[in-house]
Amino acid sequence: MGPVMADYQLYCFAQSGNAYRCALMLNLMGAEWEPIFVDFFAGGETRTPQYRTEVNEMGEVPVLVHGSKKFSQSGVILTYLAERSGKLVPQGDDERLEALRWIIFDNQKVNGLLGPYRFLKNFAPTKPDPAVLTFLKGRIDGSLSIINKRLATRQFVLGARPTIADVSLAGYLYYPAEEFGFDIAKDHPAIGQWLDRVKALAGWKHPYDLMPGHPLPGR
Ligand SMILES: N[C@@H](CCC(=O)N[C@@H](CS)C(=O)NCC(=O)O)C(=O)O
Repeated sequence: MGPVMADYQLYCFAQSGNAYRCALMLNLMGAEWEPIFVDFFAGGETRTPQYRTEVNEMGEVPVLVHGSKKFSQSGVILTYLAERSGKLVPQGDDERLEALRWIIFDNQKVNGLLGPYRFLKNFAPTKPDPAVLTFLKGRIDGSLSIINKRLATRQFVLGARPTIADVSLAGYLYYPAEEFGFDIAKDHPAIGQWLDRVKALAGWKHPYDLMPGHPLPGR
């Protein structure tokens, strides 16, 4: 008999907050899963024809494999996992759409901007143009303020219960403040308190403890 495979495989790397959403969800579900390391930085693996042909035509991480099924887009992966496991699943049609609304906002305007900002500031091979960082930071501050306001009156994004909308929003928010050059939890206290609540869920782990590739060689 060959080696027993875990139920789920996740293409990921430690510095990816987009992948962290899915890794965290798998852990919160208590799933049997294993990471497949993607050499994003040194190897430029997501830009190779092989990756785009065999793994994801969009050239992105994360990708989830479950038996014969394969998905990209963390929002789709979170939805699939929640519906299969019944964990962190929005209840009813209204809540399902409400979760989707926040996941899209997060992908586009919260973590969708924090990811590139942190990449430019911390990992890019050349020094970033300060004007680009200033532009992104302004947009990020605006989006984080919207989230902070919402979380000031709720335990979790949709209300009293955690759902995949919280897992999505967690994306980049546990990475060290030094990697951004600003402290999200301090600057936005309701987000800080919510991060502590998510951290208290059974199965929570820090992205650097959950996915391979940290620290980057030479750092
Ligand atoms: N909306 C996507 C974003 C995925 C994404 O941008 N992943 C990054 C890694 S953190 C990536 O693979 N970028 C490659 C590229 O943009 O070329 C998701 O949530 O899955």
